[in-house]
Amino acid sequence: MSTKTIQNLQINQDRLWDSLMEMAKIGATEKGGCARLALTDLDKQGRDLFVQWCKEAGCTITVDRMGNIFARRPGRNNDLPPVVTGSHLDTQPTGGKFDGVFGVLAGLEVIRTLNDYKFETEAPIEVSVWTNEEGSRFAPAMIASGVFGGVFTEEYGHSRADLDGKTIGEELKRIGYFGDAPVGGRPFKAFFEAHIEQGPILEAEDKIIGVVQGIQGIKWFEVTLTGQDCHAGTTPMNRRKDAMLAAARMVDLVNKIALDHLPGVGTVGLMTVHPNSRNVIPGKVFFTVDLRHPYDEELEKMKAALDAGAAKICGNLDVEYDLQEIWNSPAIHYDPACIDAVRKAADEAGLPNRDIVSGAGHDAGYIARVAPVGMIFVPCAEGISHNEIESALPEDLAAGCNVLMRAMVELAA
Ligand code: HGY
Ligand code: MN
Ligand code: MN
Ligand code: MN
Repeated sequence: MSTKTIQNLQINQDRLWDSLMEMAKIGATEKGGCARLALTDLDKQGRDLFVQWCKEAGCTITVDRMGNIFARRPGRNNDLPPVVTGSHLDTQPTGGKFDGVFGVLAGLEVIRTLNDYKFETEAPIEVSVWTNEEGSRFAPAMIASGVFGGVFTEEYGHSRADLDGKTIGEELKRIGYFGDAPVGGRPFKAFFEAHIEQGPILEAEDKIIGVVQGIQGIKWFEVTLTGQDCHAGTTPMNRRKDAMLAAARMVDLVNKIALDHLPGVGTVGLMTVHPNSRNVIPGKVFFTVDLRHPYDEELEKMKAALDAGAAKICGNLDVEYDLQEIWNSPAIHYDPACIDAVRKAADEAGLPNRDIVSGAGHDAGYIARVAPVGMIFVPCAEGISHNEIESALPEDLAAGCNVLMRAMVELAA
């Protein structure tokens, strides 16, 4: 056992920040964000850089059949299940520099710091990168951690296609990350994910650490409305089958459902219109619905209201509709011992903290099905995320990384 106690160890704030800024150059956007969609060449570049850094830190690398990457630092007893951390490197199309990436590079910084101090852990430590967390290019979100957690089959995971019909399996092969390790089926002593809050609470309350209790329930739907393409000038208002009007009313319905079920939230984020011509009444509209609530029974009520509202709106407008629930992720509750380890680390470091439930989905949510899990949140400016202006303070990121290191070492002792 190293002579130093973990309390004396501090991560290197500048090195963490520099790594984040270096990674942010891959897919950098003009407005200061990142566009590194899952399994694109840019995602490959980010993965390759991460693997290079981990090898430089003395880690061995394993890639599984869903492209999940595991960088392993040996402990004294490598037969023990590892303590794992990590998150994702893929971003939204107009994503920021920190969503996901912070959790991956905070894990690398923990390894670099333990190396600096020659600090040995009993169990091995691993840093993981989970494929397609965002669910932007391929739905659903968190699909690869979902396969690892036994929620989706590997076959389903490989079959999911983007809007151009390219599948995850094909893209993994194309970028060279279709690994040969089986997906899941191996124990973790514990899994921790560090992440920006992506909401306004910590900043508003001057807290630096969020002790994450779990994740709210999430349901994703796909809706196809079919009316009739017709001339915008010659078709009287009482003879239209206007799919766009039905879509507009359903967007308002989703908003009303959320407001009727607070603190639930409802979002229509993606919409395609056919034929998408300014003087044709749209005959077909496709859009997505994202409903979330901390309590599953409330989320079911929101779904029922969506079903009933869709029938009424489309019946009144003589528009056919197809409403499919494509993803259901019930509310997730994290492991009490991991939660306590996070809170204890934050308290010992004198960091103001509070318990919090995650509004966003995270890979940790699915890993919680197969391992004890904890999460650490740090503030981001004005709670803005999934936006190119996403930002966080170096000292807050370093504080979160120190809490991560202490919690991991406690579990790996
Ligand atoms: O949708 C989510 O909550 C996550 O950011 N993928
Ligand atoms: Mn994320
Ligand atoms: Mn995200
Ligand atoms: Mn997420």
